[in-house]
Amino acid sequence: MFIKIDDFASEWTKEAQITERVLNALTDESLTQTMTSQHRTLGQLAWHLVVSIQYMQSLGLQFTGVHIEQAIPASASIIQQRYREINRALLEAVQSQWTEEDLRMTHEIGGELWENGASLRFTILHQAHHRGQMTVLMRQAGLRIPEIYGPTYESWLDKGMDPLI
Ligand code: NI
Repeated sequence: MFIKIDDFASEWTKEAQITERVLNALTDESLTQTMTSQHRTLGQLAWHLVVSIQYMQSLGLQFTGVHIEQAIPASASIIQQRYREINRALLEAVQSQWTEEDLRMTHEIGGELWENGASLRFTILHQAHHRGQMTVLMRQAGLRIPEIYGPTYESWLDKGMDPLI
């Protein structure tokens, strides 16, 4: 739950940078990586991070995004570009269209009343959740994982240290 726009802005900026790092590590070939045929591919998860920001428009925010119906791009660079655009557009919309009073306003989501400040918090956690899923698929696809909240296996090795288990 955010009660101050500035608190959201600084946390969103940091978290979106992490998500950008993860997305920027994707290659076109890796997008089809999947755990099983019943589960989402790496490309579907990556695109879900773009489209899920789009849904914040249902809270009354107005910003340019993507068409929800649009087919999932087969190009990692398009997904990266769209994420860069939409995460900045969301931030700008919150900063220019909402006051702290708006953060306390509620919308019904899935039969529950959600304060906008709680929806913003959920959006950050939701991205972190899917990034976690993505990094597993990224390892399986043979990609190098960027640092997220701390060093990775590869960055420990780069520092000449034994990776923590
Ligand atoms: Ni999701």
